[in-house]
Amino acid sequence: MTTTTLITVAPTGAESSKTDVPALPVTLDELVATAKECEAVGASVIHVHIRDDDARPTLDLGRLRDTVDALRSETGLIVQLSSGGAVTDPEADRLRVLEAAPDMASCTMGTVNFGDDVFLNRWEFIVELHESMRDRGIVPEYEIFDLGHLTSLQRLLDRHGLPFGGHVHVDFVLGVPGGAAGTTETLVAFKHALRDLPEDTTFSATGIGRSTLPVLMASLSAGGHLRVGMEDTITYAKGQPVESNAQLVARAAGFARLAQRPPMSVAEARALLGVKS
Ligand code: KMH
Ligand code: ZN
Repeated sequence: MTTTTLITVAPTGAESSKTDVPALPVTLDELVATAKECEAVGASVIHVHIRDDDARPTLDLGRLRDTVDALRSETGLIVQLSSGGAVTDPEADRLRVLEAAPDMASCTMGTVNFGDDVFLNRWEFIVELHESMRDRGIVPEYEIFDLGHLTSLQRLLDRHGLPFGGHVHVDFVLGVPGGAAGTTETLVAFKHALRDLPEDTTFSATGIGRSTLPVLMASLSAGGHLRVGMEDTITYAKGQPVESNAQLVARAAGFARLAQRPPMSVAEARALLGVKS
């Protein structure tokens, strides 16, 4: 079992509004400040969604490039751009995200009901993302919202080969209304299904909303890594809104230390994931 824990922070997402969640980082300055705080308390990867001047989700390429540049110059974090965007984003815009040349990008392994919406991820689109990332030297994080997404990943790797860097890293996103439940049982079942993927495949997990703590503890005890952040959780405890992303990262780092798997350094994370230095 790995002796350290990779902590990814997902600070913003595309779903919460700044009006409802004033602590959400939506400007570049807010994002960079958040990133620095989270790095200081144990994060090594940042999963990024950006907003426009009205704090609405955007995939504007110029803004994405500025964001990657700013995070690279102000922090040591591995920069992972979301290629998932918002449920309303067209495929072409989601593919264009890769032109901002992040270290990593997300690649969701199938379509899933997403609350009242549908998060559409056609097979051909997944293949295009996977291949374009490899051509550009970008390491994918395969997002798994349901068990069949792991079967699709196995099919993807069989037919189209390993990603850039040769290492496979997946992220279980549990507790989305429409996807797999955010429970220990789901996590164990998903981990079991990794047996059909390359032997050194690593996984992180995040639980949406109130499933954040059960999923966090299950992942740690099963040898997995962690993703936390206000993309996934805006309530710290019952009746207590999250104050900052760093508060969530610090809590995750505390659990990781208690489990005797302290947060991984960024250098260790780069080596594990096969990200270019
Ligand atoms: N915002 C969701 C529709 C990803 O970043 O790749 C998609 C999502 C996954 O958050
Ligand atoms: Zn995301």
